[in-house]
Amino acid sequence: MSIFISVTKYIRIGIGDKNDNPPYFDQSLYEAEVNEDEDIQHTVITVTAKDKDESSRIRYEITQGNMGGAFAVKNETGAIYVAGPLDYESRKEYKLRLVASDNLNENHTTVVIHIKDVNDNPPIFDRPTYETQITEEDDRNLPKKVLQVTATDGDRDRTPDIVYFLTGQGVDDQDPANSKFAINTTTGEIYVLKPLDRDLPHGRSQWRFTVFAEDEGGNGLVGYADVLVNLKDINDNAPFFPYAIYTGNVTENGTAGMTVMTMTATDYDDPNEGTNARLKYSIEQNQVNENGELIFTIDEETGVISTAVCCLDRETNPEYTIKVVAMDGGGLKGTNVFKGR
Ligand SMILES: [Ca+2]
Ligand SMILES: [Ca+2]
Ligand SMILES: [Ca+2]
Ligand SMILES: [Ca+2]
Repeated sequence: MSIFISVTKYIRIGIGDKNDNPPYFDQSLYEAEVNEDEDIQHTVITVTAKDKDESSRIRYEITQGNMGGAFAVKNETGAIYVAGPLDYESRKEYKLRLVASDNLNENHTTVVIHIKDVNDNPPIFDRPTYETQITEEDDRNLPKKVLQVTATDGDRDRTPDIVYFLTGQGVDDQDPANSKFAINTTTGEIYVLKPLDRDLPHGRSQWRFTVFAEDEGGNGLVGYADVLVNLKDINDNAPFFPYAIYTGNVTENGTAGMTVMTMTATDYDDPNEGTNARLKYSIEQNQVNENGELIFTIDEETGVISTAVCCLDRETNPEYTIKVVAMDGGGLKGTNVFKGR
């Protein structure tokens, strides 16, 4: 009886000590999936090998297919986890070779990890800034298309379903009737809704706003671009003299060519647009002396008024009133009066 027991013990210990069985996997292929935006360290699948030798310590290693170090395995447990950035758009699948070894012997299996697409790319516009020019005060064919924006989505296997919208100058979300611009939410066509004034004192030469594109039908990610609409000037402002009346002193018995006053007019149109704000000065109603000569002259370019004759006599004429005209290149005029004493 005692002999039988000792034999049994001997056999059991002898098998345990001898590491003569390799580890093995139940399956030659394991499959798992993981979202492309999953966090680093997230465990995707745990694949364990078996070993008939009870005391064998199995260690796991990925030996092939791990492009860019996207995954890693916990050596002791076989837990495969995310170790680097994943991107469905660049690689949809990894085929890992997983090796289990017990120091002496090893075996391997294949672990295929499918990368699942998520909406991780916002729509991107063709360009960061769209710019166009329209003519100010144009009231024909409104609403009128001024430009079209286009955004594309990097999530190639998803239906982008992009929705466009605007914010910024000239776009009133609360009261669309007050808006000057609008966008077709599906085509990206931007329209001007009203005639726009370029000029001072209340106009604006450039309208700047932002266009957005949101994917997933307006419940996804958002991309944006700037939109600039420049207004081309038309000559719709006449020159004007900023002061109500101009007065100055005329020296008695002075020589001809003495400066009396400078009258400068303002034109709110664009000085760089043709001659819309290029002014020429003239005297519309002059005075004559006793010899029938015009008394005053004005420099066409500068508006400087000077005497054209000499020897004015205060006793003969104590006050002179002349009417000065400023005219822009389009023929619009402003007039004012100069009184000289
Ligand atoms: Ca997307
Ligand atoms: Ca994606
Ligand atoms: Ca003008
Ligand atoms: Ca103008």
